[in-house]
Amino acid sequence: MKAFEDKATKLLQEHEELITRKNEPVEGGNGIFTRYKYPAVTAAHTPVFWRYDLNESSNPYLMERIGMNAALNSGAIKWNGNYLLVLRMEGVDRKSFFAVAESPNGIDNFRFWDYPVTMPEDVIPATNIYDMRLTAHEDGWIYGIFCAERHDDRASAGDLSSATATAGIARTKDLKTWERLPDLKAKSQQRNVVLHPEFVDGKYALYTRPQDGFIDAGSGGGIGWALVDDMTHAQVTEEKIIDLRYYHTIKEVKNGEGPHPIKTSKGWLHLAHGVRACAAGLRYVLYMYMTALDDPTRLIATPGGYFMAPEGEERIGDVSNVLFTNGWIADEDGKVFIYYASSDTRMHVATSTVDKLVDYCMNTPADGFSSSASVETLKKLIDKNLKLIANH
Ligand code: M1P
Repeated sequence: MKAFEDKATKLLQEHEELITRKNEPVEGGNGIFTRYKYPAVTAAHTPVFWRYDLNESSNPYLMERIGMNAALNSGAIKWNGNYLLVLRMEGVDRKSFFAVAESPNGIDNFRFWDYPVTMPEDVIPATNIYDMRLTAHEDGWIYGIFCAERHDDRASAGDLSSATATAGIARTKDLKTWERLPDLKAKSQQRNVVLHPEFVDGKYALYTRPQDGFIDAGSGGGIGWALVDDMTHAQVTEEKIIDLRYYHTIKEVKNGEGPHPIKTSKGWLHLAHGVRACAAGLRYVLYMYMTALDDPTRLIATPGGYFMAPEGEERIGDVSNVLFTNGWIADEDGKVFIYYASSDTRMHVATSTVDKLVDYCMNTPADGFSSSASVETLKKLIDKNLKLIANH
Protein backbone atom coordinates (compact mmCIF):
# COMPACT_ATOMS: atom_id res chain seq x y z
CA MET A 1 0.00 0.00 0.00
CA LYS A 2 1.09 3.52 -0.66
CA ALA A 3 0.95 4.53 2.99
CA PHE A 4 3.33 1.70 3.91
CA GLU A 5 5.68 2.57 1.06
CA ASP A 6 5.68 6.26 1.98
CA LYS A 7 6.47 5.45 5.59
CA ALA A 8 9.30 3.10 4.60
CA THR A 9 10.74 5.67 2.19
CA LYS A 10 10.66 8.32 4.93
CA LEU A 11 12.43 6.00 7.38
CA LEU A 12 15.16 5.25 4.85
CA GLN A 13 15.54 8.92 3.90
CA GLU A 14 15.82 10.07 7.50
CA HIS A 15 18.40 7.40 8.19
CA GLU A 16 20.43 8.41 5.14
CA GLU A 17 20.30 12.06 6.26
CA LEU A 18 21.57 11.08 9.70
CA ILE A 19 24.51 9.01 8.53
CA THR A 20 25.59 11.45 5.83
CA ARG A 21 25.31 14.53 8.07
CA LYS A 22 28.57 16.49 8.03
CA ASN A 23 30.22 16.68 11.42
CA GLU A 24 31.75 19.94 12.58
CA PRO A 25 34.71 20.65 14.85
CA VAL A 26 33.82 22.49 18.04
CA GLU A 27 35.80 25.73 18.17
CA GLY A 28 37.75 26.69 21.26
CA GLY A 29 38.69 23.97 23.67
CA ASN A 30 42.01 23.53 25.46
CA GLY A 31 44.29 23.26 22.41
CA ILE A 32 45.11 19.62 23.15
CA PHE A 33 42.30 18.02 21.14
CA THR A 34 39.21 19.01 19.18
CA ARG A 35 35.79 17.66 19.96
CA TYR A 36 33.08 17.34 17.27
CA LYS A 37 29.54 18.64 17.40
CA TYR A 38 27.65 15.40 16.73
CA PRO A 39 28.23 11.87 17.99
CA ALA A 40 30.06 9.85 15.33
CA VAL A 41 27.86 6.75 15.67
CA THR A 42 24.66 6.09 17.60
CA ALA A 43 22.15 3.26 17.79
CA ALA A 44 20.08 5.18 15.21
CA HIS A 45 22.96 4.83 12.71
CA THR A 46 22.29 1.08 12.43
CA PRO A 47 20.67 0.14 9.13
CA VAL A 48 16.89 0.41 8.98
CA PHE A 49 16.89 -3.19 7.72
CA TRP A 50 18.35 -4.34 11.05
CA ARG A 51 15.51 -2.87 13.02
CA TYR A 52 12.43 -3.03 10.82
CA ASP A 53 10.82 -5.87 8.95
CA LEU A 54 10.28 -4.08 5.63
CA ASN A 55 7.74 -6.58 4.36
CA GLU A 56 4.25 -5.14 4.50
CA SER A 57 2.52 -8.47 4.92
CA SER A 58 4.53 -9.45 8.01
CA ASN A 59 4.80 -5.90 9.42
CA PRO A 60 1.72 -3.98 8.23
CA TYR A 61 2.21 -1.18 10.81
CA LEU A 62 5.90 -0.85 9.93
CA MET A 63 6.89 -1.09 13.56
CA GLU A 64 10.40 -1.62 14.85
CA ARG A 65 11.00 -5.33 15.49
CA ILE A 66 14.55 -5.42 16.85
CA GLY A 67 15.49 -2.36 18.88
CA MET A 68 19.05 -1.10 19.27
CA ASN A 69 19.81 0.54 22.59
CA ALA A 70 23.36 1.86 22.27
CA ALA A 71 26.50 2.07 20.15
CA LEU A 72 29.55 2.33 22.36
CA ASN A 73 33.10 1.25 23.26
CA SER A 74 34.55 0.68 19.79
CA GLY A 75 37.84 -0.73 18.64
CA ALA A 76 39.29 1.18 15.68
CA ILE A 77 41.61 0.48 12.77
CA LYS A 78 42.55 2.06 9.45
CA TRP A 79 41.60 -0.38 6.73
CA ASN A 80 42.08 0.05 2.97
CA GLY A 81 42.28 3.81 3.48
CA ASN A 82 39.04 3.98 5.48
CA TYR A 83 38.38 4.36 9.20
CA LEU A 84 36.75 1.31 10.71
CA LEU A 85 35.09 1.03 14.08
CA VAL A 86 34.31 -2.36 15.57
CA LEU A 87 31.47 -1.17 17.73
CA ARG A 88 29.98 -2.65 20.82
CA MET A 89 26.33 -2.64 19.81
CA GLU A 90 23.81 -3.23 22.53
CA GLY A 91 20.30 -4.33 21.68
CA VAL A 92 17.25 -3.53 23.78
CA ASP A 93 17.65 -7.09 25.12
CA ARG A 94 20.87 -5.86 26.81
CA LYS A 95 23.05 -8.21 24.76
CA SER A 96 26.15 -6.70 23.24
CA PHE A 97 27.65 -7.83 19.94
CA PHE A 98 30.20 -6.47 17.50
CA ALA A 99 29.47 -4.67 14.26
CA VAL A 100 31.67 -2.75 11.87
CA ALA A 101 30.97 0.81 10.70
CA GLU A 102 33.18 2.39 8.07
CA SER A 103 33.88 6.03 7.27
CA PRO A 104 35.95 7.61 4.49
CA ASN A 105 37.21 10.43 6.74
CA GLY A 106 37.05 9.16 10.34
CA ILE A 107 34.72 11.98 11.41
CA ASP A 108 31.35 11.36 9.82
CA ASN A 109 29.56 9.20 7.22
CA PHE A 110 30.00 6.05 9.30
CA ARG A 111 28.03 3.34 7.53
CA PHE A 112 27.48 -0.10 9.04
CA TRP A 113 28.44 -3.20 7.13
CA ASP A 114 25.31 -5.19 6.27
CA TYR A 115 25.81 -7.89 8.89
CA PRO A 116 27.11 -7.80 12.47
CA VAL A 117 30.19 -9.85 13.34
CA THR A 118 29.59 -13.56 13.80
CA MET A 119 31.99 -14.29 16.64
CA PRO A 120 32.60 -18.01 17.16
CA GLU A 121 32.22 -19.20 20.75
CA ASP A 122 34.94 -20.52 23.03
CA VAL A 123 34.37 -23.97 24.59
CA ILE A 124 32.20 -22.40 27.27
CA PRO A 125 29.87 -20.00 25.45
CA ALA A 126 29.70 -16.45 26.81
CA THR A 127 26.43 -14.67 27.62
CA ASN A 128 27.73 -11.26 26.59
CA ILE A 129 30.77 -10.01 24.67
CA TYR A 130 31.97 -6.41 24.45
CA ASP A 131 34.72 -3.75 24.27
CA MET A 132 37.04 -5.09 21.59
CA ARG A 133 40.60 -3.80 21.36
CA LEU A 134 42.05 -4.29 17.88
CA THR A 135 45.74 -4.86 17.29
CA ALA A 136 47.34 -5.34 13.88
CA HIS A 137 50.26 -7.34 15.29
CA GLU A 138 53.62 -7.66 13.61
CA ASP A 139 52.93 -11.41 13.30
CA GLY A 140 50.52 -10.52 10.45
CA TRP A 141 47.19 -11.15 12.24
CA ILE A 142 44.67 -8.61 13.45
CA TYR A 143 43.70 -9.61 16.97
CA GLY A 144 40.52 -8.62 18.76
CA ILE A 145 40.57 -8.99 22.54
CA PHE A 146 37.30 -8.39 24.32
CA CYS A 147 35.43 -9.09 27.51
CA ALA A 148 33.58 -12.41 27.63
CA GLU A 149 31.00 -12.32 30.40
CA ARG A 150 29.36 -15.38 31.90
CA HIS A 151 27.07 -15.95 34.88
CA ASP A 152 29.12 -16.89 37.93
CA ASP A 153 27.84 -20.36 38.65
CA ARG A 154 29.41 -20.25 42.12
CA ALA A 155 26.89 -17.55 43.09
CA SER A 156 24.25 -18.48 45.63
CA ALA A 157 20.87 -19.66 44.38
CA GLY A 158 18.77 -16.73 43.27
CA ASP A 159 21.78 -14.46 42.65
CA LEU A 160 21.29 -13.75 38.99
CA SER A 161 23.67 -10.83 38.71
CA SER A 162 27.05 -12.24 39.75
CA ALA A 163 29.19 -12.69 36.69
CA THR A 164 32.74 -13.42 35.59
CA ALA A 165 34.91 -11.39 33.22
CA THR A 166 37.45 -13.16 31.03
CA ALA A 167 39.47 -11.90 28.08
CA GLY A 168 38.09 -13.45 24.89
CA ILE A 169 40.56 -13.61 21.99
CA ALA A 170 39.94 -13.80 18.25
CA ARG A 171 41.96 -13.05 15.14
CA THR A 172 41.23 -12.18 11.55
CA LYS A 173 42.87 -11.16 8.31
CA ASP A 174 39.88 -9.34 6.80
CA LEU A 175 37.71 -8.19 9.74
CA LYS A 176 34.92 -10.33 8.31
CA THR A 177 35.84 -13.87 9.28
CA TRP A 178 37.07 -14.35 12.82
CA GLU A 179 38.96 -17.28 14.26
CA ARG A 180 38.20 -17.63 17.95
CA LEU A 181 41.15 -18.63 20.10
CA PRO A 182 40.84 -19.97 23.65
CA ASP A 183 40.09 -17.30 26.26
CA LEU A 184 43.03 -15.92 28.20
CA LYS A 185 43.94 -18.07 31.18
CA ALA A 186 44.76 -16.04 34.28
CA LYS A 187 44.58 -16.38 38.06
CA SER A 188 42.12 -13.51 38.40
CA GLN A 189 39.20 -12.20 36.39
CA GLN A 190 40.31 -9.87 33.59
CA ARG A 191 38.74 -7.01 31.61
CA ASN A 192 40.35 -4.31 29.44
CA VAL A 193 43.06 -6.67 28.14
CA VAL A 194 44.98 -5.24 25.17
CA LEU A 195 47.63 -6.75 22.89
CA HIS A 196 50.81 -4.70 22.35
CA PRO A 197 51.48 -4.46 18.58
CA GLU A 198 55.11 -5.70 18.69
CA PHE A 199 56.89 -8.72 20.07
CA VAL A 200 58.81 -7.95 23.26
CA ASP A 201 61.71 -10.32 23.99
CA GLY A 202 60.26 -12.56 21.30
CA LYS A 203 56.92 -12.84 23.10
CA TYR A 204 53.44 -11.41 22.78
CA ALA A 205 52.82 -8.70 25.36
CA LEU A 206 49.46 -8.02 26.98
CA TYR A 207 48.20 -5.08 28.99
CA THR A 208 46.00 -6.65 31.62
CA ARG A 209 43.61 -5.47 34.33
CA PRO A 210 43.47 -8.02 37.12
CA GLN A 211 40.30 -7.71 39.19
CA ASP A 212 38.91 -9.28 42.33
CA GLY A 213 35.40 -9.68 40.99
CA PHE A 214 33.29 -8.78 37.97
CA ILE A 215 33.11 -5.10 38.96
CA ASP A 216 35.72 -4.70 41.70
CA ALA A 217 39.31 -4.09 40.57
CA GLY A 218 40.21 -4.20 44.27
CA SER A 219 43.64 -5.60 45.00
CA GLY A 220 44.54 -5.78 41.29
CA GLY A 221 46.57 -2.59 41.65
CA GLY A 222 46.18 -1.12 38.17
CA ILE A 223 47.11 -1.80 34.57
CA GLY A 224 49.31 -4.88 34.32
CA TRP A 225 51.70 -6.34 31.79
CA ALA A 226 52.22 -9.98 30.95
CA LEU A 227 54.33 -11.79 28.37
CA VAL A 228 52.73 -14.67 26.54
CA ASP A 229 54.43 -17.32 24.40
CA ASP A 230 51.53 -18.28 22.20
CA MET A 231 48.32 -16.39 21.47
CA THR A 232 46.61 -19.64 20.48
CA HIS A 233 46.96 -20.77 24.13
CA ALA A 234 47.41 -17.46 25.93
CA GLN A 235 48.14 -17.69 29.61
CA VAL A 236 49.21 -15.08 32.15
CA THR A 237 51.95 -16.63 34.23
CA GLU A 238 53.64 -13.50 35.57
CA GLU A 239 51.89 -10.15 35.79
CA LYS A 240 53.60 -6.88 36.65
CA ILE A 241 51.58 -3.74 37.43
CA ILE A 242 52.95 -0.92 35.27
CA ASP A 243 50.41 1.86 35.87
CA LEU A 244 49.32 1.88 39.49
CA ARG A 245 46.24 3.38 41.08
CA TYR A 246 46.61 5.95 43.87
CA TYR A 247 44.42 7.40 46.58
CA HIS A 248 42.62 10.61 45.67
CA THR A 249 43.36 10.55 41.95
CA ILE A 250 41.14 10.16 38.89
CA LYS A 251 42.00 6.44 38.85
CA GLU A 252 41.60 5.74 42.53
CA VAL A 253 38.96 3.00 42.15
CA LYS A 254 39.88 1.45 38.80
CA ASN A 255 41.81 2.00 35.61
CA GLY A 256 42.15 0.16 32.33
CA GLU A 257 44.20 0.41 29.15
CA GLY A 258 42.28 1.93 26.24
CA PRO A 259 43.43 1.00 22.73
CA HIS A 260 46.98 -0.31 22.22
CA PRO A 261 49.60 2.43 22.57
CA ILE A 262 50.87 4.44 19.60
CA LYS A 263 54.60 4.19 18.90
CA THR A 264 56.27 7.61 18.70
CA SER A 265 59.92 8.68 18.49
CA LYS A 266 59.70 9.72 22.17
CA GLY A 267 58.05 6.59 23.56
CA TRP A 268 54.80 4.64 23.60
CA LEU A 269 51.78 6.91 23.92
CA HIS A 270 48.98 5.41 26.03
CA LEU A 271 45.32 6.30 26.42
CA ALA A 272 43.41 4.76 29.33
CA HIS A 273 40.37 5.24 31.53
CA GLY A 274 40.39 6.05 35.21
CA VAL A 275 37.54 5.68 37.68
CA ARG A 276 36.83 7.49 40.91
CA ALA A 277 33.86 7.27 43.25
CA CYS A 278 31.65 10.18 44.33
CA ALA A 279 28.17 10.72 45.74
CA ALA A 280 26.72 10.42 42.22
CA GLY A 281 28.39 7.04 41.68
CA LEU A 282 31.43 6.15 39.61
CA ARG A 283 32.97 8.77 37.34
CA TYR A 284 34.94 7.49 34.33
CA VAL A 285 37.43 9.83 32.64
CA LEU A 286 40.24 9.36 30.11
CA TYR A 287 43.89 9.89 30.93
CA MET A 288 47.23 9.43 29.19
CA TYR A 289 50.71 8.20 30.02
CA MET A 290 53.88 7.23 28.16
CA THR A 291 56.29 4.33 28.45
CA ALA A 292 59.85 3.87 27.17
CA LEU A 293 60.60 2.45 23.73
CA ASP A 294 63.37 0.22 25.07
CA ASP A 295 61.19 -1.00 27.95
CA PRO A 296 57.44 -0.60 27.44
CA THR A 297 56.85 -1.33 31.13
CA ARG A 298 58.79 1.77 32.27
CA LEU A 299 56.73 4.93 32.76
CA ILE A 300 58.37 8.03 31.29
CA ALA A 301 55.47 10.51 31.47
CA THR A 302 52.48 10.62 33.79
CA PRO A 303 50.47 13.80 33.21
CA GLY A 304 48.32 14.44 36.26
CA GLY A 305 44.53 14.46 36.20
CA TYR A 306 42.21 13.66 33.34
CA PHE A 307 42.81 14.16 29.65
CA MET A 308 39.08 14.16 28.81
CA ALA A 309 36.02 14.09 31.04
CA PRO A 310 32.33 13.97 30.14
CA GLU A 311 30.89 17.33 29.05
CA GLY A 312 27.37 18.49 28.17
CA GLU A 313 25.22 15.69 26.73
CA GLU A 314 28.15 13.30 27.18
CA ARG A 315 27.36 13.29 30.89
CA ILE A 316 23.99 11.64 30.43
CA GLY A 317 23.09 8.17 29.26
CA ASP A 318 22.55 4.60 30.36
CA VAL A 319 25.52 4.80 32.73
CA SER A 320 25.94 8.52 33.30
CA ASN A 321 29.18 10.40 33.93
CA VAL A 322 31.27 7.98 31.87
CA LEU A 323 33.82 8.43 29.10
CA PHE A 324 35.39 5.22 27.86
CA THR A 325 37.79 4.55 25.02
CA ASN A 326 39.19 1.47 23.34
CA GLY A 327 39.96 2.78 19.87
CA TRP A 328 42.14 5.38 18.19
CA ILE A 329 43.78 5.74 14.81
CA ALA A 330 47.06 7.55 14.08
CA ASP A 331 47.37 8.61 10.46
CA GLU A 332 50.73 8.70 8.72
CA ASP A 333 50.72 12.50 8.81
CA GLY A 334 50.50 12.41 12.62
CA LYS A 335 46.77 13.20 12.95
CA VAL A 336 45.12 11.15 15.68
CA PHE A 337 41.43 10.20 15.75
CA ILE A 338 40.32 9.39 19.28
CA TYR A 339 37.11 7.38 19.45
CA TYR A 340 35.35 7.53 22.79
CA ALA A 341 31.94 6.60 24.12
CA SER A 342 29.90 8.74 26.46
CA SER A 343 27.80 7.35 29.27
CA ASP A 344 27.72 3.86 27.68
CA THR A 345 25.35 5.22 25.03
CA ARG A 346 26.98 6.75 21.93
CA MET A 347 30.30 7.12 20.14
CA HIS A 348 32.19 10.36 19.57
CA VAL A 349 35.37 11.36 17.82
CA ALA A 350 37.98 13.92 18.88
CA THR A 351 41.11 14.77 16.91
CA SER A 352 44.64 15.75 17.88
CA THR A 353 48.16 14.99 16.66
CA VAL A 354 50.91 12.71 17.88
CA ASP A 355 53.13 15.75 18.51
CA LYS A 356 50.50 17.53 20.60
CA LEU A 357 49.71 14.41 22.62
CA VAL A 358 53.40 13.74 23.33
CA ASP A 359 53.83 17.39 24.33
CA TYR A 360 50.76 17.08 26.58
CA CYS A 361 52.23 13.99 28.26
CA MET A 362 55.74 15.35 28.64
CA ASN A 363 54.79 18.84 29.86
CA THR A 364 51.67 18.42 31.96
CA PRO A 365 52.67 18.31 35.64
CA ALA A 366 52.25 14.96 37.35
CA ASP A 367 49.75 14.57 40.19
CA GLY A 368 51.46 15.66 43.42
CA PHE A 369 48.97 13.67 45.53
CA SER A 370 48.00 16.57 47.85
CA SER A 371 46.38 20.01 47.74
CA SER A 372 49.61 21.71 48.82
CA ALA A 373 51.58 19.98 46.06
CA SER A 374 48.95 21.14 43.52
CA VAL A 375 49.26 24.72 44.78
CA GLU A 376 53.08 24.61 44.50
CA THR A 377 52.80 23.31 40.93
CA LEU A 378 50.34 26.08 40.08
CA LYS A 379 52.56 28.76 41.66
CA LYS A 380 55.53 27.69 39.50
CA LEU A 381 53.57 28.36 36.31
CA ILE A 382 52.19 31.64 37.66
CA ASP A 383 55.74 32.82 38.61
CA LYS A 384 57.06 31.93 35.18
CA ASN A 385 54.22 33.73 33.40
CA LEU A 386 54.28 36.83 35.62
CA LYS A 387 58.02 37.23 34.95
CA LEU A 388 57.35 36.95 31.24
CA ILE A 389 54.51 39.50 31.43
CA ALA A 390 56.65 41.90 33.52
CA ASN A 391 59.47 41.75 30.95
CA HIS A 392 57.16 42.69 28.10
O1 M1P B 1 30.09 1.40 32.65
C1 M1P B 1 31.36 1.93 32.42
C2 M1P B 1 32.32 0.85 31.92
O2 M1P B 1 32.44 -0.15 32.92
C3 M1P B 1 33.34 -1.21 32.65
O3 M1P B 1 34.67 -0.75 32.67
P1 M1P B 1 35.62 -1.19 33.92
O4 M1P B 1 35.89 -2.62 33.73
O5 M1P B 1 36.87 -0.39 33.88
O6 M1P B 1 34.82 -0.86 35.12
C4 M1P B 1 33.04 -1.88 31.33
O7 M1P B 1 31.89 -2.66 31.48
C5 M1P B 1 32.80 -0.89 30.21
O8 M1P B 1 32.23 -1.58 29.13
C6 M1P B 1 31.85 0.22 30.63
O9 M1P B 1 31.81 1.21 29.62
